[in-house]
Amino acid sequence: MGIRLKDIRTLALVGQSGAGKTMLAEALLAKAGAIPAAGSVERGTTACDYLPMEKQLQHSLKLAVASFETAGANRELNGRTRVHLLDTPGYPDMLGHSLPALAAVETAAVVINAQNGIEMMTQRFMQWAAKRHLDRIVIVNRIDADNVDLEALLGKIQDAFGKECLPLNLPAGGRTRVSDCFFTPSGEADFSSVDEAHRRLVDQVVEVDEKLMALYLEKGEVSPELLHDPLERAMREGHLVPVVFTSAKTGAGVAELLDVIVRLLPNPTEGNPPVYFNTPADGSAASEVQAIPDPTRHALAHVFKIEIDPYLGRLAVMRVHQGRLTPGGALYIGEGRKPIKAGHLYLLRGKTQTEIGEALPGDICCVAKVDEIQYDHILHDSPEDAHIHAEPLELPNPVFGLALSSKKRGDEQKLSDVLHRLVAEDPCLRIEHTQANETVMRGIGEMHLRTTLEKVKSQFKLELDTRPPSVPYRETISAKAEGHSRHKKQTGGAGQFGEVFLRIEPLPRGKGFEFVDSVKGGVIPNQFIPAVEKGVRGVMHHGFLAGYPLQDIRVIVYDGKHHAVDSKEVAFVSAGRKAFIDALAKARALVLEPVVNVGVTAPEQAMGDVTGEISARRGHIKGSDSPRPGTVEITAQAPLSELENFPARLKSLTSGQGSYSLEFSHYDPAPAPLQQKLVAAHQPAAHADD
Ligand SMILES: Nc1nc2c(ncn2[C@@H]2O[C@H](COP(=O)(O)OP(=O)(O)OP(=O)(O)O)[C@@H](O)[C@H]2O)c(=O)[nH]1
Ligand SMILES: [Mg+2]
Repeated sequence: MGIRLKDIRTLALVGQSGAGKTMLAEALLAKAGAIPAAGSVERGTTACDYLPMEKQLQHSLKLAVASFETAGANRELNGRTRVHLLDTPGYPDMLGHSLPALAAVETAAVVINAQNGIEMMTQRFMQWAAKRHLDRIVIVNRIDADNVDLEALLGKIQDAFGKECLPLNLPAGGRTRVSDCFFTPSGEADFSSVDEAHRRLVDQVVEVDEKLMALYLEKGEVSPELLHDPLERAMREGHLVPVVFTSAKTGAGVAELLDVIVRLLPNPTEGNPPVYFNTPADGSAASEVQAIPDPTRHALAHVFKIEIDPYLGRLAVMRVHQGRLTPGGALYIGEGRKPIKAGHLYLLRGKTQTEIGEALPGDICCVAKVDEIQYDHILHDSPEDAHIHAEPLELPNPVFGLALSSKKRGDEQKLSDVLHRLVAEDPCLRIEHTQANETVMRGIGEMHLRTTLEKVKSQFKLELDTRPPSVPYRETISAKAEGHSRHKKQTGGAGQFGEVFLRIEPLPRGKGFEFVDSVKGGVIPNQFIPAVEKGVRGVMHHGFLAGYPLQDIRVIVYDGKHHAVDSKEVAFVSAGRKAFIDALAKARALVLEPVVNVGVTAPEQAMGDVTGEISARRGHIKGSDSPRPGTVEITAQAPLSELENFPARLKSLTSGQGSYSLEFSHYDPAPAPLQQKLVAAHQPAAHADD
């Protein structure tokens, strides 16, 4: 018999790096019998950290899917449960790989390192998962380690995330095992008591069901079977966040966690379904649609990961949210009209693929070698659903950039191909071609780009030079001015004639460019107005003072002259350009520099040094906060041009503990000495018709 919907579980392990997510996935796979024995991160033998660089760094760098089947507690029913377990990287630089996991699962399991307690990523993932209305469970891992105080940690979890965080089991035997507090509460615990924990759980769960509450008050107990539905509801509504204890190293609590996954975590019909939007092509308003986990409906699957394997080619990993996928069935990508051919569907366990005959709502599967599929695509089997897309994930905006060039001449095409592949796999990686003719790679932070470049070197054997990208300065004007030009050429045969008068005025910052035609009486015929605009836009693009694009300017063309025979497009392009330059020379043009919002997280004792460093770089401190003891978060604004070596400086000021983020804020006039420097450095390109 095939798998039924109610036997499917989806679960993403998320949280701080080093909490033990990859080891826990390994321990669960081994306990379920999916692998003969647990591998280890240190030896590079885990199912989930399969990339060479992950083995080398002993950290996950991408999202891994480990699907397995387990008899678990379903044993009595002679059934099997299919678990799709997602292992995510904990480094903040890898958020482009970890956040998409939240779009694919019913449950987010936030893994906490028992030694370190609540860390930055713990908090962020608790919030992100709640915002997406996922069921949440907290796994306190590494309970075997030295110097842990689990009672205090449980208290801190409740303080930070609410009293609804209640233990399903408690550590026992000096942290060598756990005692169940839910199904069959019995036994000792290292702290608190199993009975007490059980009572609190039942109290919390019955609160969502009045009838059950009445029964409970009358009888003083309710059976676990009666608690199942209200428990699902309590988790779905965020009224209960179960806490469990594990050691991926000794195996304590792992069998119990597997049991919890099978018996308590939501199946695809019990979670909060994801929100989709339907944006019709006719421009009518977008409407919200809910995917319904029913295999008899149209199929809808969301692609949340692309991996390009050197041997297997492009793998598109998707979560089925509605309907049923079968190998060879016609599937469409969004609005695409041509069906894709996916002859085979696979389940994944790390890099191992197992072919399956169908995928149901809740299943996470992959198709190989279909190059058209990209990250965030919706695959469907009905034209009606062509305009459906998923609620976008709020991914961080990559601003940390490096300009790249290949070391060897002739590698340019290869570089371009490689960058294309990297971007397809990583939703937080961008490639820009700047005006200064640079290829700039942007990511979340220094480590993100370093590991990406390492991959370019090791996997694609491509040597690159990197340097900080040039700062995207802009130019603008600060006064109104008038400009005039008459273009006249008599070269033997046909002549060229065009004359333009225009006015220019500064616009508020960020308004860009406006071109206004207020020519009266056809003195510049209508058909030549676009030529004038073209001449003006050319200057906007190439800059006036220092070669940077101009912005925030209104250009009003109000007068001119034409000639019945000699007026031509080229004449008006040239007249427009020169009239604009004439006006710019009188409009007090200036160079603008980009200002960015800087967020720094640093140890408390480095606060003074970090704020001093930011101030010394013409920055303004906007505020500071202490999200957890011993750590400060500083928010500031500073000109981007001053931040070139800031990451390295921060590292040394904080002994490597500081992290930072940058985000574009606005443009401000550059200080006078910088203006002069940039103008002096500019060598204007010669124009042919000057
Ligand atoms: N003592 C102890 N060590 C553990 C346990 N679980 C994991 N570790 C160790 O902790 C380190 C990190 O484990 P990982 O599983 O790689 O942690 P992770 O959460 O996947 O980390 P990232 O991939 O960087 O996000 C490794 O050295 C593991 O051997 C545990 O339960 N007890
Ligand atoms: Mg890992």
